[in-house]
Amino acid sequence: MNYQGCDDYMALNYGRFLDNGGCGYVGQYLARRVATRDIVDPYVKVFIYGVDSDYQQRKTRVVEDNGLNPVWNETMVFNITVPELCLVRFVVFDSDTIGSDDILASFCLPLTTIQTGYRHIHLREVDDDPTYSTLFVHVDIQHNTDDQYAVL
Ligand SMILES: [Ca+2]
Repeated sequence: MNYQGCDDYMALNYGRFLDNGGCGYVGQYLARRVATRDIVDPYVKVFIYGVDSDYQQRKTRVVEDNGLNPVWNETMVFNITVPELCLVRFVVFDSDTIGSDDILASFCLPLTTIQTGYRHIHLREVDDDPTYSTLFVHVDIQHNTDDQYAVL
């Protein structure tokens, strides 16, 4: 883990120690850090990190040219066996036709801290600074005999 960088492991680390509560701002726009004429084309990837067999990722479709109030309205279902060890990471990307897609903002938290119902996920920049943006999600967790399902 590189504490001077802003890599994926740092993002996971921020999330791991979030149980004591973080702070954030409510807002609804996705801003870029670098000035450009391109309007963002956002999509969201959700990663589940935990035991190897629980690692999963899903992504939404791209909403083109809308960094202000994109709506995905999609359902993701994750089948999780060891929820106590799971981190859920929400990452908003800007889809780019040239080069790799940029991360706009993200948030990572332990699965066990997520409450069901409608929630605002307070996004952070890649260096973990708070942003004014949130992801508005609906979370449903169903406990089965030996599996757990989280629907977002
Ligand atoms: Ca773009």
